[in-house]
Formats: sequence, C-alpha cells, structure tokens
Amino acid sequence: MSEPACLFCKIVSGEVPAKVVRETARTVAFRDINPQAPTHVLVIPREHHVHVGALAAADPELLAAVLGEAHEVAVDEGIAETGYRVVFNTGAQAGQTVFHVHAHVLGGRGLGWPPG
Ligand code: IU
Repeated sequence: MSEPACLFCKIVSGEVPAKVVRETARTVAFRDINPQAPTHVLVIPREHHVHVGALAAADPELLAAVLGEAHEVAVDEGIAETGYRVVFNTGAQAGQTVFHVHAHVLGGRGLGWPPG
C-alpha cells in the first residue's frame, strides 16, 4: 500500500534518498532534512497512512512499532536518558506538511513547553 505521489513512500522505495538510521520490516527511520534539534529523526511505517489517527484505526500494532522504533532511535542517539520528544503533527493547522504519518524524534537540547 503505497501512494505513487507520496514523498515518504518514495523514501521507503529508495526512489528518493534519505539518511536512514534504522530499518525494520515495517518501519524506516531517517534524519530530517531540516533538523530542529541536534537529533531530529523521522520514523515512518513503510505502509502509507495519512496521519497518526488513520494509522491507529487501521493498524494499532504498526503504530506501536513506530513508537518502539522512536525509542530505539533515542537510545541509539544517546538521548534516551537525558530526554527526548516524540511528535506527530496531525493536520495542516498543527503543521503537518507531509501526509504520510511520521513520528518526529527530537532531542539533544532543552525543549521548550508549550510548543509553538
Ligand atoms: P511535518 O510534521 O509534516 O511538518 O514534517 C515533515 C518533515 O519532513 C519536516 O520536518 C521536513 O523537514 C521533513 N522533510 C524531510 O525530511 N525530507 C524531505 O524531503 C521533505 C521534508 I519535502
């Protein structure tokens, strides 16, 4: 289940290059092209789902796998103990610009609250 016009589906297929840091049978994690923190990695399911709500409804086990990989990225990056944030921007008003669900894993600096 991939969408031909979807940028992140093209990263999954290898058609568009990305700095991949972790891969599993169902997920891919790669560095964000415009990092907002010293660690900024995106974790995506290989399957196309538009946002976290759609993924939760269609395949909760896959959502759990995405979250598990987000933590493994934090471990690999050495930020699991100091602290990190997992963000799903969901919908245009929340800042979602790529409509293939992705977990932002952010850390390596102090992160303000509330977010902007
Ligand atoms: P958003 O939550 O949908 O706004 O996040 C999309 C992210 O995808 C954003 O942080 C971009 O910098 C990132 N990104 C990328 O890593 N590679 C790309 O080719 C494109 C966007 I377009």
